[in-house]
Amino acid sequence: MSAKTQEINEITFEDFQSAVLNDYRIICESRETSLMGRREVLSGKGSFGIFGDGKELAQIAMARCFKKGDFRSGYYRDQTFMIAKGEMSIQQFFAALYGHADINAEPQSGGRQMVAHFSTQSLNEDGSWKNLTKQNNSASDISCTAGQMPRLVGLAQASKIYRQNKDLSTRTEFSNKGNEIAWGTIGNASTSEGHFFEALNAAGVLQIPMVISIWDDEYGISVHSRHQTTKENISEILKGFQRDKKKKGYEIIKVKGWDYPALINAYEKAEKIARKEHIPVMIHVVEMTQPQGHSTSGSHERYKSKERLQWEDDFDCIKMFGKWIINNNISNQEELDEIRKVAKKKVSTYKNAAWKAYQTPIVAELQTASNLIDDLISQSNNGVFIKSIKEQLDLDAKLNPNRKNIFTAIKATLRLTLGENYPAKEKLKQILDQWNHENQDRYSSHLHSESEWAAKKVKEVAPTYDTNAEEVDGRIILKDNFDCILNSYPESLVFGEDSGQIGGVNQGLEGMQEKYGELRVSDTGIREATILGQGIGMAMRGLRPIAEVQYLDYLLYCFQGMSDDLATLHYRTKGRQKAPLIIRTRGHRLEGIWHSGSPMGMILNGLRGMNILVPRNMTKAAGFYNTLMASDEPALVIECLNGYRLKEKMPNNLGKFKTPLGIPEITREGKDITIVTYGSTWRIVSKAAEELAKLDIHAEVIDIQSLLPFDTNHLIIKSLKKTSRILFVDEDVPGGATAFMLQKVMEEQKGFFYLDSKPQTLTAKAHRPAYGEDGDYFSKPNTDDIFDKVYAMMHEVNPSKYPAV
Ligand SMILES: Cc1ncc(C[n+]2csc(CCOP(=O)(O)OP(=O)(O)O)c2C)c(N)n1
Repeated sequence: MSAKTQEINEITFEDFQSAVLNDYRIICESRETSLMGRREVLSGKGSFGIFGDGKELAQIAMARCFKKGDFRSGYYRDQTFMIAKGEMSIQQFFAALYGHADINAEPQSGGRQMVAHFSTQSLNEDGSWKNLTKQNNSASDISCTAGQMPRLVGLAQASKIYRQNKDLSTRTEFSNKGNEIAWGTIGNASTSEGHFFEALNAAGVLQIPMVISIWDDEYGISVHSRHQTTKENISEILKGFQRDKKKKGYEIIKVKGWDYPALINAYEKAEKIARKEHIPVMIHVVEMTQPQGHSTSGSHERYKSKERLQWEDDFDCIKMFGKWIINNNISNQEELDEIRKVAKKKVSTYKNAAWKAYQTPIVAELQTASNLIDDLISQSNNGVFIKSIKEQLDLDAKLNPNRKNIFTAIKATLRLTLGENYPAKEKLKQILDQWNHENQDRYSSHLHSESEWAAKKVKEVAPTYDTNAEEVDGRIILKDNFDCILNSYPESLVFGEDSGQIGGVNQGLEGMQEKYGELRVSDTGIREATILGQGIGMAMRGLRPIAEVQYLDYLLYCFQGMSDDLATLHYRTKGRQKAPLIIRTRGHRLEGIWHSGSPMGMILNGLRGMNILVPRNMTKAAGFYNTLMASDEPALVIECLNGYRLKEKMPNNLGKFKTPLGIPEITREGKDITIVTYGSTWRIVSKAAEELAKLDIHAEVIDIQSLLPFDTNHLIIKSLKKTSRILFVDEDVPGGATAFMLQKVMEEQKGFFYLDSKPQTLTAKAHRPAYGEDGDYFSKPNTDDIFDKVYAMMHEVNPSKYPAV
């Protein structure tokens, strides 16, 4: 314990002893939390349990080196770390285990996440940022193994940006000169995921302050390392990443999970290198154990040998730490036993307090419901049947009181009293309404920002033009608008494949790197998952990244992170974390199976929680970027791939005009049919409308522009009231985004009231588009298809005026 010994010499033995015993106390409390947590789940008080037993000691070492302002991006084993940093109390851990839907009792997710999905609050209740440098930060965990890795890159990269971009020196609430480390944790088996390798490489290239700890217990549930990792040893096979005198790379450290002094040394070394020099470090913590097996879903005796189980028992990190304490005369067995005993008592007290706090409001609701149902037993003709509902409710109350049971009982009671009217029934209905309202907040709030910066609150500013406004290629409008954004938001930065040196494959960023430097406008490797991760992580630390995914067709490479991480972040923290990241991509309408895609249904359905914008031209796109920069929400903007060279008038208020979200536009008025579309198909629909007009069919063309949010002012229904006919057109698969639009208009806007013809959709074929002009013509809707479809609808209405073609 060389470095430590030196430090010990500078402090008194009593201080040292007290620090060590405090560490021992914390790991004992954490272990007891795991043991009792499992029992709570097995006795039915929680639905699922997963715990950090066996991984405690290394986390103590990590916690010692983790400083205010740092960020953790980890996974479900890290309870000891969170407890040690004071960022989660044991009572809060149990609150999560029970699913206590109250952000004050369970501050990590307000009961929305299963236990052991750790998180701190970056935002105040009103959505404004807290001072992140004054607190320990943890990005909110997700269950998807290795899903924490891409964002870890961004969290670490933010430090580099804050350190090197002098224009950000005043933003001291986010960074202290870029001195913050992003600490990642991952299980050994999850290093098999592509995300891990991609993140590792990206951070090595970027040279950022990131320390990845791999908790290695040789298993991934039941699957042994020999099926997971080449040579069964992740640090061994990653040796090529080790930096040397000539080449930058990683510092790789291997250490045993039960060896306290070695762990302290390892983490101190890692911290020093990462914090000072911004060099990424990987710490492979081996010989970890899992005393209770993977989770409450199974037992490890099924797949671990007797020898392995015995070894895990012998090398349990608490036991080994205890031995070290005794061997070094820091304490004795009796004192350690006492610490353990007190820990057990303490955890039990917190557990009971958490259960009581969780139960109290539910029991009160149950009592209210029960009393009202009681009244109805005596009053209703179906009293005997209601009585059995009440008995079931009372039984549930004893076994496992929850809101689901209360609601089920109330609804069943109301069904049994159909046509009967009693004051108790009225009260029951009222209370149901009130609770529905409260449960909306408990379980369904914050899918989008509810702050003053919510995207929907950003006011429209129309583009304005000089009288002799020049007609330019669309990409020039985009480029000049990005120039304004980069100029007025020092915290903004753009990156992606080919975005830097050449300014993007379609030159929407031409010259921007020269003007703003490589830190602000940069090239990345071909690695969409971590391009996204860079964006998420940096946005979580107060920067305003614009991450480019070169083509819409490659969005799938980062779709997991968009769907699981970005789109859920605000919701899963009940509004206490945000990542206002803009993802810029281009799609629709080139040719071939790729470079022509428009899988909007997939995107819409996977990304609830984000804004999905599909501007028909570059002025609209630029307006969306300006709106998004003024808001605090994440968004995907899909530019039209074939629109960069089309001429558009140059506005004179670049950087200022704002396209509103959720507001469609009628681009052509008509009385016979409403055609709803977006993106590149808008131009095709518009052409078809011209052709139809020649035959006296007047189509009203609506450009949706924004699929999420969708037509918030219900413009479409106004059009439908006029035309009584509607066609939805896009180039997604049948039943894709057109089905979404149909549902919105028919169900939400009650479109069925105003229909004289059946509502129709026109989409691409179910297969990917074939190559070439002919492939395109026969795969995707074209002007002829739209004409034919509308004409057939009009023929059905009035065959004599519109005879069959
Ligand atoms: C992407 C993904 N695949 C599968 C799972 C199911 N799963 C949960 S934990 C786990 C094993 C992880 O093992 P490891 O990374 O070694 O971490 P440990 O649990 O051993 O700490 C698996 C397969 C998941 N959560 N996410």
